[in-house]
Amino acid sequence: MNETAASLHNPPAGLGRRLPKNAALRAWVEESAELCRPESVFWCDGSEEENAFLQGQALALGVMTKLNPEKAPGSFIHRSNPNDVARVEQSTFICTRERDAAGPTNNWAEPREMYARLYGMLKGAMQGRTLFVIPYLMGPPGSPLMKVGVELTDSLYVVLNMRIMSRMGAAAYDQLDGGGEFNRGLHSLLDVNPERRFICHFPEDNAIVSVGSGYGGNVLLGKKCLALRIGSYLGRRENWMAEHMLLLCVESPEGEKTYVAAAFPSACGKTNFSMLIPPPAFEGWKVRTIGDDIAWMKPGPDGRLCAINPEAGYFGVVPGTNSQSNPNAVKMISRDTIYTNVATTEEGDVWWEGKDGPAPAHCIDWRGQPWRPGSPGAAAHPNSRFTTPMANNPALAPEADDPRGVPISAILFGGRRATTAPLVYQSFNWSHGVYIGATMGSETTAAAAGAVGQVRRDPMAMLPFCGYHMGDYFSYWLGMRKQVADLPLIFGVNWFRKSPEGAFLWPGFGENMRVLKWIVDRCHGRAPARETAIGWLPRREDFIWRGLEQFTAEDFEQVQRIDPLEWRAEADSQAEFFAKLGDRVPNELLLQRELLIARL
Ligand code: SAT
Ligand code: MN
Repeated sequence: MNETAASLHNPPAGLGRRLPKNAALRAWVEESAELCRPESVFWCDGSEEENAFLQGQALALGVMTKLNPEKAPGSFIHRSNPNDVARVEQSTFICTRERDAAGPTNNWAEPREMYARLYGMLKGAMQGRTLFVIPYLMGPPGSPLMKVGVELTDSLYVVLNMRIMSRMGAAAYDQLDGGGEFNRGLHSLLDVNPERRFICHFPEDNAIVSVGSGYGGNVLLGKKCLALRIGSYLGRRENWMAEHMLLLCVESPEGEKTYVAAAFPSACGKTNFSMLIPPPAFEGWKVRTIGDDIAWMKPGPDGRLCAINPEAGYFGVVPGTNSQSNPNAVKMISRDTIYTNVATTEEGDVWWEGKDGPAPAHCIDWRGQPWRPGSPGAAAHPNSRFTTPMANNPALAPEADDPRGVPISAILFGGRRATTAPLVYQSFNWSHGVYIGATMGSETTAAAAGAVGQVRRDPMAMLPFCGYHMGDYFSYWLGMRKQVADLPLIFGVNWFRKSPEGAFLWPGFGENMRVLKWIVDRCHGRAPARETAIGWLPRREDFIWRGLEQFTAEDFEQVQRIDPLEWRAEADSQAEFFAKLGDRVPNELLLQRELLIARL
């Protein structure tokens, strides 16, 4: 069932032939077809009719399998090549004329050399295949933050996913027909060979070329490639920010709305946090999702930082999703969802580790092999994903479609840390907050290929996604102080602290509402805090504990504990990271580190 691209035969009349008026687009598609030599070119219009046709083709070609409509209506399973199950950071390149523009945290290649290499691989690569043209928008139509992209691909899986993840088709044609710039993304599966897998960004050309993969962020080019890597580069040029952040709205029983942005690395619970259900003690409080992964933000006319979610769907981690951890997601992915690399049951349903109910006696694992409880390895890949439209989310905020975006009151930076970092603290000011973001550490997860569980510095959760020099990125963040009159407050959070015995100290999930409530109250000047060496911390009595009385004063003390020795080690490891970035780290951040040491 791994995708080997094939050609579509005889699309019904009227499908695949919607030519745009945009001459630059037509010329580029022609050039690309000349290079890749597809058997046919299919122009996607995003219609229901087209989607039904392409789903049928995907079934016929074995790219996807239909799930049992009684168990998972409108849903499909795709199994990717087992060599291709996560983002590949070592094969991801930023190609700028100057090496220094990409900085030491990115792989760099000279653009002309990289184009030559990629075009060499792409030459004739789509023979016997269909080249799909996918015009799409990132962001609600009419938003000042909206961007236009076009992805050319030989993968049906990509087309069907892009249709969920972006505003694909007609709305994008409207923009393209009016002329104007668009991002050019060229993707081919080639032969899905890790040796010929490259995810390359050309920010100076607003272009992306991705080859050799058929998985997620490597190939849904609107997401990490355009919305973050190219986006961050364009943002600095055009005075906006592209960030790896969820966006949520907290609404009080009185109807007061507070908008929060939060950066966590991949697979650290952004999706769960963005749609959490408050515990019963918070009757009348609501959390609604604007986005679960990416925020584009811009200084607004009212002096606040204004944010949109550029995406239209969620590409979320499946394992561990259940009615305890994320009841909204359980409903959301119960229909019209594309599953990638989960297990399937005999009844044609999907299964994963941590799903509600008992494990099936036997199933087919993510590789397509028979699996039963006790079999070696997981049935669902730890980075298995759902692709689901945001409209499926019972907690969707209506603002998710508002072209004006929402004003941000708080920014949260959170890593996955077993030690050192407390559950929550607030920075002293913007500069200190940027320092908290810049020094974020987190244990690595299955979202990227490589070892899992090692602490690495992941500034603003953007280490794999910043399209230019990280030192310049920090300066850009600091500079926002001059652009935004009414700055968001900045907080550090950590849901993942463990006891010396290795048990999670904090229950997390819906209980994170207790933390969120304190943050919201801080934003409105309603909650006290005490000053410590690392920032402002809540006292136990500043939280609502009803329904979680078993979490004792000692537990709170343990989850909030600041160990000066651990923090000295932390500051040392930060210094190593800053040293790697060289002399482009702003002095202001180096000074923040020294102030921390002095306070400790
Ligand atoms: O595969 S993706 O890069 O889109 C998901 C993630 O790692 O956040
Ligand atoms: Mn992400």
